Amino acid sequence: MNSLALINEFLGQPPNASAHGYQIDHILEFCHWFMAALFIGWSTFFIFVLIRFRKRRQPAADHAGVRSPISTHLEFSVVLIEAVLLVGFAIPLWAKRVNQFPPGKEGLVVHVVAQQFSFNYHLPGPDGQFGRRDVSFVSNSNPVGLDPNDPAGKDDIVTTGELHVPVDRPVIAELSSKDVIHDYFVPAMRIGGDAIPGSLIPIWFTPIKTGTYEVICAQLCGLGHSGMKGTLVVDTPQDYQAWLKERAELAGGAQGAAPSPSPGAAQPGAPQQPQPQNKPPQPAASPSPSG
Ligand SMILES: [Cu+2]
Repeated sequence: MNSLALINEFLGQPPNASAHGYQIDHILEFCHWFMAALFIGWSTFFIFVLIRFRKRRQPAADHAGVRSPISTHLEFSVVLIEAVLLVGFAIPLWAKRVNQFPPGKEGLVVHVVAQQFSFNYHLPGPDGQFGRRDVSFVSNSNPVGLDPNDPAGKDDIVTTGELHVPVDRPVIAELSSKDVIHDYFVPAMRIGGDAIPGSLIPIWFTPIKTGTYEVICAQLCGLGHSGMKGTLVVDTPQDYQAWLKERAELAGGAQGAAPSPSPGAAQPGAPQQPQPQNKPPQPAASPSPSG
């Protein structure tokens, strides 16, 4: 693991905290060593050519050129190594990431709804069922557009900026966006995916270390892009249950007292409205739209 720690430091990457991350680190490490070897090899060749074919030694041009097959062999070797990297490592690794999702029961499914300039999270609550969402229900107090008339959505948990997940359990995040293309990127988990309006893009990872990790937007999405950050907290199973309970209580309080929002009353771009008195405090991590 020492060499992987070195490459992470060299590339400015945080230490890996996910089950598959070491594979990404290995391929990054191999690519960098390979590129370093190519750089040294071609630089040496360049300097050799400058000296070997200098004007003083070669006053007349030789029209037959190089007769040695070494450069051809070298070039074929480079092509071969690159093909092995791509076909043997990169494509299978990628295929495993996108084709072999953990079964739904085993994983924790969460909907990530991106907007300028924050990430909202929608969890199914104790009943395990996601409530219906529609853009017409989106308002300042209903950032993901949860349908207030859908019984499955009554116990749903919605948070902005901060998500908690339990350690050692696969997390399946289904990415979507309310406005422009964003990218949900968790560097410590070595995972990221575009959040595109009208699409539902699943990504998955298994956190293996408890802690607080940075979530960033990896697509230039507007003036507040650089401030579009959030946190992913990997909890012990006990801490995660406590967080779920706390969020469910807050959601229950809001659902019971909140008036039914009328569709179209507030659009995503509408100016900030005064918050209702019975609304629970939002996490401080929620970034302001001005970014
Ligand atoms: Cu963004």
